[in-house]
Amino acid sequence: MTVSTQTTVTVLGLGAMGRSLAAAFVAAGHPTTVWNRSPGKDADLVARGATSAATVEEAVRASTLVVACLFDHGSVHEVLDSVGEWPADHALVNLTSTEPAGARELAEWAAGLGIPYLDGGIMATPAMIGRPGSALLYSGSSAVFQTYRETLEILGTAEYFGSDAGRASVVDFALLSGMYVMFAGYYHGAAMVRDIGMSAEEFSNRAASWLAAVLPSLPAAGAQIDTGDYSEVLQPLTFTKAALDAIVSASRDAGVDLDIIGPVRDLVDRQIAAGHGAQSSERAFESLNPRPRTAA
Ligand code: FVH
Repeated sequence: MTVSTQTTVTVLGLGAMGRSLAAAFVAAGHPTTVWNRSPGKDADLVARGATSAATVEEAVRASTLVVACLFDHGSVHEVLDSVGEWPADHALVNLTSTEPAGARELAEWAAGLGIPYLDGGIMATPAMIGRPGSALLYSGSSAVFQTYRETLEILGTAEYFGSDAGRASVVDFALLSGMYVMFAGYYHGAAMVRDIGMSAEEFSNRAASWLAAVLPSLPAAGAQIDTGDYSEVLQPLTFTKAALDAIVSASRDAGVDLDIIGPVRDLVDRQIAAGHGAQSSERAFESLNPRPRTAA
């Protein structure tokens, strides 16, 4: 696979994210073709220099790098199953959020049709695309990643996670789970302080500083989890349990639902019940995934 500095790029799907991706390719000077199921979303891009394709087939033929940014796994099939003959050497990079199993299924489907396939996860909002802080995770064909890396870097930092097309999705969803649970923790705290008259906005500033102060401890936690050795104790499980018991009690008094904090305490309780109370609190991880470690 060879590529010029002016890689031709097609973007399938012009939702908020697809439009942002296409705009970044246009701004970087790449001949860019766009297609969307419903008409009208391409107007601004065409005004900036993109070409609008009337059909998916025309869009796929127009560029060696075809980027799909559709709604979900099902919509990727809905759009691409209709393409008769995939042009030789045109690569498909799927940036639609897809579960690991879905990414692997698409990779197999693409392999059956001879389509070079790379799956990607976008760790950015549309406004972040092409700016510092935007990161995209890829897995699947390393040839596609190497060939188009420079072009893909226009969107954000590009990182490759291996030939198994599902791996980027695993990392993507793992990071998102961290984000969603962290936000849920913030919602819980905001619900607790409401009764003392503190606004969620004021609390958010305090929460942001506090979380930033404790986040540097994550690598040490990761090292313990990786070895499964929790004997070096910064904070024992029994201490964390006392704190969580008090938080649960204060939450109950404040009339705050325990759906967020209750299961967190449960992770700790299970390890203490198994006789590990004196070990480090990171051992709570074992309640989630107690399987033996496998080599990376
Ligand atoms: N927006 C974000 O912040 C997140 C950031 C992380 C990654 N996600 C994923 O990116 C995919 C697209 O997201 P989006 O924000 O562009 O989503 P929408 O604005 O809802 O646009 C969806 C596009 O998909 C088209 N579409 C939906 N179903 C079909 C279908 N069956 N056949 C053909 N096209 C379909 C839709 O077309 P239309 O409704 O305008 O005709 C839009 O172009 C997504 O996986 C996020 O999880 C974004």
